[in-house]
Amino acid sequence: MQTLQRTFSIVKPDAVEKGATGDILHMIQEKGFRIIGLKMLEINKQQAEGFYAVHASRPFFDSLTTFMSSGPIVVMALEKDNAIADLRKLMGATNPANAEEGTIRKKWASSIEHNAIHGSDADETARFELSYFFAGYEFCK
Ligand code: 3AN
Repeated sequence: MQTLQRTFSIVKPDAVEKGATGDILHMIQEKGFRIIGLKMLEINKQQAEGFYAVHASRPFFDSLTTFMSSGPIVVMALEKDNAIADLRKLMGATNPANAEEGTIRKKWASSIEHNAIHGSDADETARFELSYFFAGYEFCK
């Protein structure tokens, strides 16, 4: 059964820097996602640490949060049947060396860290991540 779901996504600093934002939004919309929230902003190191708190004990935490606070990002709220899994599929593998043809990471990622896009991995994470960057009134119908 298909259920209408919301997910959260970030065009990461590497992809914004490359001018890939428009193409990534286009790829997402072509797959039937509805953009219900969208903004460009910069976050500081502390804000990045709060967002990635689940990864606090991982060896790449410092580097990841430094990278995510290194330049503008574009955050999105997306809606679609099966949005969480379908966005993960469209993103491709975390390591672009393993990403399939046709995925966003295959096209735009340059390393496991500079991997162009973030997408929520589960319902609970999607709820946390959406509320981290968006207030309820910011979602369009
Ligand atoms: P995904 O973004 O595919 O869900 P996660 O949740 O395993 O991947 O990792 C979160 C983020 O941490 C990744 N998007 C990537 O930028 C970074 N990351 C994951 N593994 C590594 C690693 N081994 N070295 C550097 N950065 C990593």
